[in-house]
Amino acid sequence: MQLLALLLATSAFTASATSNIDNGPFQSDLNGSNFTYGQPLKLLRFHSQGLPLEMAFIDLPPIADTVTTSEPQHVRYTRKKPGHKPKTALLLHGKNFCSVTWSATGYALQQAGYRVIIPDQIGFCKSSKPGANYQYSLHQLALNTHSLLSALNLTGPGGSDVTVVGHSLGGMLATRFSLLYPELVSRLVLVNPIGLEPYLEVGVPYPDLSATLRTEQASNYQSIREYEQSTYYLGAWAREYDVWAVMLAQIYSGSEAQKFSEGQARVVDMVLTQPVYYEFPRVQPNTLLIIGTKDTTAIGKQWSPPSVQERLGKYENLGKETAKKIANCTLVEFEGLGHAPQIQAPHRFHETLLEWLRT
Ligand SMILES: *[C@@H]1O[C@H](CO)[C@@H](O)[C@H](O)[C@H]1NC(C)=O
Ligand SMILES: *[C@@H]1O[C@H](CO)[C@@H](O)[C@H](O)[C@H]1NC(C)=O
Ligand SMILES: *[C@@H]1O[C@H](CO)[C@@H](O)[C@H](O)[C@H]1NC(C)=O
Ligand SMILES: CC(=O)N[C@H]1CO[C@H](CO)[C@@H](O)[C@@H]1O
Repeated sequence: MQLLALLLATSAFTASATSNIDNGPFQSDLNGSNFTYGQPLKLLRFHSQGLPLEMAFIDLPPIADTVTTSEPQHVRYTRKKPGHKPKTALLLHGKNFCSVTWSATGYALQQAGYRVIIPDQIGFCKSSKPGANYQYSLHQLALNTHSLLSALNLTGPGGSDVTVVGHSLGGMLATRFSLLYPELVSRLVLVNPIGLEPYLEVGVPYPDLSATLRTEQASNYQSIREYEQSTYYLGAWAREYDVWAVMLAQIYSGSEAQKFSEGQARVVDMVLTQPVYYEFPRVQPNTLLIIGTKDTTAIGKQWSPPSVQERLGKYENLGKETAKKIANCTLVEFEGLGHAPQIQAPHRFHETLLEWLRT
């Protein structure tokens, strides 16, 4: 009886470690997203808020640490050096992106000896879309991500040395994840994160959920492209930007369209009402802050009065201000790049990232 109580208590905080990873294969249209991922996809099946959910993720083995046998599907891990924890990179996507957007970075980190885990968050991309039935919070998304690492046996004493890399909303989530699980995160990399300013306090009018829901429901390829072209990419457009806009537009019109929009509206509410802004001084890991200084992203800018708009999204200042607040932060500013340096200038981005990780 006591053992059962203990088991229940333990499993209340993490996903259980047995047989909840589904290695697929899966159909290409998964939970409302039909984008073809180049990498094999896995699913974590778990319960959260009383709901059975699936969290899709990409899992890349470290290339430097593996030996491929004559049968290419069998990958053998080399023996760990004693006292040397394997390195894991956890890559967190932004609101308008998916795990697969991190593919090139995942490949670069794989070559550098990292096992790379790239989840689609609940409500996004190829993961479950619980819609209005779910309480979205940065803490909940961080807990779900921790449950994934736990199910992969990457947490705990014998676990892994985890580097968390987050872009845009994923940067805000990476910050929250580091605050919640400081013992797990050895390094933190933030790439044009949102949440570097307290949007409501700066003057963004708080919107009713029905207003954000209408905006989400009206999203399509044209609106996504116009927004990203002007806000992310300095007015330019290229094939490398288009692929992610097409991927996202398909989810807004896909088989889970309504539930996707319900979730995304709540995600906007989450970003506005759950700032990490005040907690940067508590961030413990060594941090690399990569900022494309021409980025102008700010949540709620579109519906703010002009006097507020002109104060928001000034990444040429936000990087410097944030770097001063984090105890151990290296700031790298990319002059002339916008919201997604890893997409705009992948070579430069990966060079910077890998060089910092080597030191
Ligand atoms: C995904 O769906 C869209 C629209 O329904 C379609 O045009 C596109 O070809 C599909 N893509 C894939 C990879 O199946
Ligand atoms: C995690 O460890 C447990 C206990 O050793 C094992 O049963 C399980 O298969 C492992 N899970 C994964 C995904 O490696
Ligand atoms: C900052 O990082 C350096 C290098 O890892 C380390 O030596 C130093 O103790 C850290 N400082 C703080 C305040 O954490
Ligand atoms: C709610 C829902 O339809 N979830 C599905 C997500 O995709 C997985 C894998 O195909 C299914 O098992 C779930 O039922």
